[in-house]
Amino acid sequence: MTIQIVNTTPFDGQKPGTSGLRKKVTVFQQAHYLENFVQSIFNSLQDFQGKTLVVGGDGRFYNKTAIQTILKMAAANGFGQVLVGQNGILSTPAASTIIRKYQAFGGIILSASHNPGGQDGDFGIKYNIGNGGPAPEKVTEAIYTHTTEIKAYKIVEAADIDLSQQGEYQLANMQVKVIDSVADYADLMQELFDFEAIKSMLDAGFNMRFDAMHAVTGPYAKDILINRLGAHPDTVMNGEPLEDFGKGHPDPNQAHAKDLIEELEKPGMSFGAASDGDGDRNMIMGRRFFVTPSDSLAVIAANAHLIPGYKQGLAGIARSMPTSKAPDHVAARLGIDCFETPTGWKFFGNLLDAGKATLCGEESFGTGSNHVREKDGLWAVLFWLNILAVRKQPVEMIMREHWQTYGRNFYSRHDYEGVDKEGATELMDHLRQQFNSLQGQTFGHYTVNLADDFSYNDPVDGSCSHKQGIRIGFDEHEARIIFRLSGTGTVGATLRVYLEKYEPDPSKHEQDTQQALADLIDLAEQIAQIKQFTGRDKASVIT
Ligand code: G16
Repeated sequence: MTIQIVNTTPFDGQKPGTSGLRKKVTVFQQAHYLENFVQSIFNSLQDFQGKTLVVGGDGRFYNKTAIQTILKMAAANGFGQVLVGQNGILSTPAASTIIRKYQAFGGIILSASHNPGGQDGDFGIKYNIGNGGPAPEKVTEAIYTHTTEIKAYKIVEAADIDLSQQGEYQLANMQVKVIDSVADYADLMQELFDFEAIKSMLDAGFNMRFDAMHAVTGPYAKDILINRLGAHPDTVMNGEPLEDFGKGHPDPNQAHAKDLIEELEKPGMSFGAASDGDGDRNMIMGRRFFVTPSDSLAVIAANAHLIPGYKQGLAGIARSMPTSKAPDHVAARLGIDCFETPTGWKFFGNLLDAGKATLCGEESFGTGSNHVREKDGLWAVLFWLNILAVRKQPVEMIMREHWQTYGRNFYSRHDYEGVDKEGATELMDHLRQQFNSLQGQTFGHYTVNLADDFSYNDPVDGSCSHKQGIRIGFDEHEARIIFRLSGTGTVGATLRVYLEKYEPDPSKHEQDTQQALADLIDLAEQIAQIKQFTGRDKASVIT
């Protein structure tokens, strides 16, 4: 097999966002587009010759094509071995598990997460480092620099590898191992959680549904929930991964997981959960009861001592800045640190590696721990099932008791999707211009005590990340409004407005979230002039 050196020229805009490079499939299908980015990843790495790379994706359209290209490029660039999931399938947390377990040099994960798939949908690619986590900013910046300078890429001329069968294949001097996509991950879950207790609960008639949304978690959920835990076969809904996710939007929230919400209306249902395109996000629901991701992290932290893998205690908790402060209240009682990082799972890696945090989470339906270096949808579901099996109470009761103990952080995110980029940038600049004048200003019941751009100084490696979201904080109710532009969208800009208010008084915990936050929602409009800058008078998605 010969190694080809193919001349190329840079493409604009191959800058990794919050989580890798995400673009329309049609953008990736341009000649040399994927190859340029993959070569730029390899060009940014050192000393990987002869070492192992993990490759897999969420099964969306273009996954298999991209994997064949990556295998041939990995061989041409000198990797010794690639571990690839059967049929090209690896959920993001499974890829992280495999990188760690087999001490691989790194991994390439193909996914656009919760973004729709199919020929007209989105595709994505990201590089994970040897700890199993997303590459930190210094690596993604180096990759980007290489994309702007690239002149050629290397690829072997060879037939495609049969990914449908587990086995070992040779590609030039590199070995390709097609591995079971599920087993290593499912084994790890079995080590962390009390499967016997969960099994007994399910045997006793506990009724639940898990919506895999025709995305990657179907095979994982079937193996873990049905084969290993003995749940009824109907438990896993939409369990077959499809290249276009059955034309659905694999984003586990109340707006998109409609099948699940309908199913939970059936008599006798106690628990519902869903996961996203690549299996790292999760949504937790009780009977007609939604648990916000921030509350979910707080409950997980408060109950971790009940779970085998965590009963030795927590080193600390980490949450992204826009995530509600519900976990902070738990950390304060436990006497442990709660770190506040920018949005993006990559910022948790150092804290986890340094043993400063055990649990981490984000408002964007992500929860995880030091068991891997990615957020982990099924892990969160199993954590909740284990808590329910021990506490023997409904989800809603657990949540209400939690609020009574710690107070309730009313929380909501309003997304304005696909707005004009220029208008969104002007809105953010307009907010920045007000930082000085906002300070100390009173709006109704609220007095501003903070108006700034969030910067993060990593306590482990000292790196600094600036402009990570605009924070407007108030004296009353620990209230906050945060404005950020999403780093994962592929069309125009997405403005995210995060709203939060703390309520310690249990007699006020019954309010509807949007009502509890109504004055802050009005204030967000008043301060940011959302309508004027985006032309929108209401959010496209509210979670
Ligand atoms: C990614 C990141 C998360 C982030 C989320 C939303 O998740 O890994 O850390 O919270 O995007 O980011 P943004 O607000 O910039 O759109 P995923 O599940 O899409 O990989």
